[in-house]
Amino acid sequence: MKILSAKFTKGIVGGDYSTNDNLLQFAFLGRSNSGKSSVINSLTGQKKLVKASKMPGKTVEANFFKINDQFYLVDFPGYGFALRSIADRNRMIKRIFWYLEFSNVKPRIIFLIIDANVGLTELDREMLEVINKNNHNLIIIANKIDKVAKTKWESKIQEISKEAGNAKVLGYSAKTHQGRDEVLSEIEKLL
Ligand SMILES: Nc1nc2c(ncn2[C@@H]2O[C@H](COP(=O)(O)OP(=O)(O)OP(=O)(O)O)[C@@H](O)[C@H]2O)c(=O)[nH]1
Ligand SMILES: [Mg+2]
Repeated sequence: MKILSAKFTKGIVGGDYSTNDNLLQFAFLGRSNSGKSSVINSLTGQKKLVKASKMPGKTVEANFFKINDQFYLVDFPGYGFALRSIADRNRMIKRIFWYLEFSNVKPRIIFLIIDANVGLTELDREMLEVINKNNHNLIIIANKIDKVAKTKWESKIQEISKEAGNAKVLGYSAKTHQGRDEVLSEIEKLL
């Protein structure tokens, strides 16, 4: 699949995740700074579509990007950003849980973005639990794989998969675009 057009259509803070055109959605969730926005930029080939943060944890909206007038990529605010207040952090996590559990929108795939070097964090595990409980289609993107020695890619990915209950894990680098074709073909399969 080729991405021919990508445009920002809306940013919302909680509330209504549906869209007027009801196009399919693919959601990008993950810890703050794991690279969600960078992965979306890398997938679309547009460096500045989504602001990647020098100041992590700033985004509070879920941002919708319409692709090829065919589907949406939804960039969620990152969770677990340490410099936020605990109340703020909890609010963010609750909103994501709500989306996973009660929203009338069922995303085609939840892409859980993690830092390949860091692996799964406690909050990622909590997310996984809610994702699985609600029978979502899940793919873990082990981003920043460019920082892992090539000889360790396979074992790293296997280790993450095992820890996540044999979930599908794709190695990715938003920097080198490693893994882009695999992710795009996973999306294409479900269009
Ligand atoms: N080396 C490397 N750096 C990356 C990669 N992806 C993202 N980064 C860097 O990681 C930092 C965070 O990236 P973002 O895309 O802003 O992360 P985010 O998950 O959207 O962060 P929040 O919006 O705060 O939740 C930035 O400095 C990026 O340049 C990657 O694949 N490789
Ligand atoms: Mg971001």
